[in-house]
Amino acid sequence: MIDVDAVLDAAGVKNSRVRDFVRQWAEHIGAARVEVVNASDDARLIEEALEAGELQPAGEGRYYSRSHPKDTARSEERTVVATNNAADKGVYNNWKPASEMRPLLTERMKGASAGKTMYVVPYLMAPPGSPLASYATGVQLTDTRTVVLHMNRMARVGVEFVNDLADADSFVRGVHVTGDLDDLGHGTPEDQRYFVTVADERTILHYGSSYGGNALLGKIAHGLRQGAYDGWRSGEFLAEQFMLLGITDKQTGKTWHVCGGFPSASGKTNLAMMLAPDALGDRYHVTFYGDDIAWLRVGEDGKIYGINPENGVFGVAKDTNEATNPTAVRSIAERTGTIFTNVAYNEKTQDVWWEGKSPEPPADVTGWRDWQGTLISERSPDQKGAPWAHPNSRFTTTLANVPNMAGDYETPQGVPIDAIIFGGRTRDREPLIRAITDLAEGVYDGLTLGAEATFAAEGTEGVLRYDPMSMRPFMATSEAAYAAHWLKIIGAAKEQPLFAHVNWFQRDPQDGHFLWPGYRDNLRPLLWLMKLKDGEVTGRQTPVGIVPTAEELELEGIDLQPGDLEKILTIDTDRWRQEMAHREEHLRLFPGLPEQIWEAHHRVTAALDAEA
Ligand code: GTP
Ligand code: SPV
Ligand code: MN
Repeated sequence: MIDVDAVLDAAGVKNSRVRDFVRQWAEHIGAARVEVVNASDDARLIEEALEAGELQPAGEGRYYSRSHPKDTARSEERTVVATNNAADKGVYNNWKPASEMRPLLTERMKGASAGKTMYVVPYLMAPPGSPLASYATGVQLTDTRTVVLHMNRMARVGVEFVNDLADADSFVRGVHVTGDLDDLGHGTPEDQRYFVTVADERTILHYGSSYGGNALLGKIAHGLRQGAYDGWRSGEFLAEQFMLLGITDKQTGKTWHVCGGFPSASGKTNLAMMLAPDALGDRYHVTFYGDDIAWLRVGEDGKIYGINPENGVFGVAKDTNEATNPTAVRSIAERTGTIFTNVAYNEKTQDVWWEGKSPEPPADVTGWRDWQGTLISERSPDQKGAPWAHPNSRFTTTLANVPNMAGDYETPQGVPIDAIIFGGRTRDREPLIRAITDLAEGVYDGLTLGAEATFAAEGTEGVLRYDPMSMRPFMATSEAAYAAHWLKIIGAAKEQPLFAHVNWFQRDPQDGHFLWPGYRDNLRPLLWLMKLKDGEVTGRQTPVGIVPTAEELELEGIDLQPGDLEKILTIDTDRWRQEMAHREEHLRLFPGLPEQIWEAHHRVTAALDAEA
């Protein structure tokens, strides 16, 4: 038997509820050792992981890891939100009764960490001192050292966060048990994996993965699912899969803040990290706040305020390079402590590579292994064309490494939000940007966000699917309750943010090229939106919102093919009318949706019909 109390005493854990939680689970999962983690333990844990071969060096102060080849993305089918109230059942939250899921997971985890160390990771998903701190505190138990190292980068970790709680019980209890990854029946009817948030018991039980959101419980299980549930239940805030950025006009000194949701692997990190295009760099500066999660609440002055609960970036590696995202390249440079997962690795040079890091893979393949560890030189003929890196390979780095981190990103109350944008990969129909001034129409637009599926979740890439507010995989309540909560929170603001829908991914139907260059040029439509908000431009009213005229966009220095701009500023009424029929079907899935949402749908439909 391990003396858990002695370990907790030595680590200075004073919260009696945390101590009970740790004691109970250490015994249940059969851990051989218990270790309490603080952020300051990182260097030692890195050394241990290198020693154990869990990490390999990737240049000075950077590390490489491979996940199990079957464990490379979130599994949406195996993810469940459980509560004790059947009214919480929605379409996308895979609701199950807590009374069924808690015993099932408890049974599955019994003795499942035998022989392993159980790490205790106390964390905070908010800037310290945030008014939402009581919703943001958690303790993750995990049997995997690399998961601890990721949590250390993605969250603020330390015993002080649980010792300082006013209510000792107000922390989220997270248990992560990896299980035998070789033998979990991935994708079969006997699949053993389960990723469960028991939302009304503030307990997260994840079994059967050590990758990304399946395993870093602070990130999306707490930061999104539990946060969305708590925000709704308390009526205090929204927790959304949103990026958050600032734009400063150096001429006037004015700063705007924009947040918004694009489905997984659709460009949040890239947008939030963007540098102004060279031609506009003298005038505008973009600052980074967050790339994956924002919590929004109404401040005392009646404005909407946003925080980034995270402390790091878990970014998609693919196509990250000096041209697309120079900020990311700096953030993952040597001596940043970055951990790469599932990219290609060269054991001789300790270099890493992924598709799009450079136009062609390294010409000299000596020492290079693909994400599964196969030497490129020894790949079988059927593997030859396969990517070197997994499409959902990622880098993990802390916010402090991001060169254009906003100076005030840790302001406890957050920053005032001027605009909320939605977008996704949509190859036709959706224009570059359309602004929406009405609250219900803005919420309706978020609820009907449709985009092509990506590799961030297991499944098919490229298929169009609806993803409300980009929260489909993270929805905690029924969609009707979610929509009503949005109308309530944003409706309570005296000064309402402007809504907009953006699309960087429209393609030429003939040759498939992107009609908009994207990346750093995405600042241009956002500048237009801010000017619209300030009354400096008027745009052109269409049935689906206000679209910029070509003259209103600052296009200095852009590289566009003739005719492309015109296409992405045009509303294809016929195509939109087809879409409205699909939207109607989609919204009908959600019984009890607020009447304002249906009214918005009917208003937009009627406006399109009138144009036809
Ligand atoms: P999650 O971390 O999964 O939530 O993803 P994300 O929304 O943060 O996506 P990310 O910014 O990592 O982008 C995903 C992929 O889209 C990357 O391969 C990017 O290179 C690509 N991408 C991002 N922005 C643009 C753009 O403006 N144009 C084009 N063509 N591709 C883009
Ligand atoms: C996403 O898939 O949207 C991510 C990565 O941000 S994960 O943390 O795995 O969910
Ligand atoms: Mn995400």
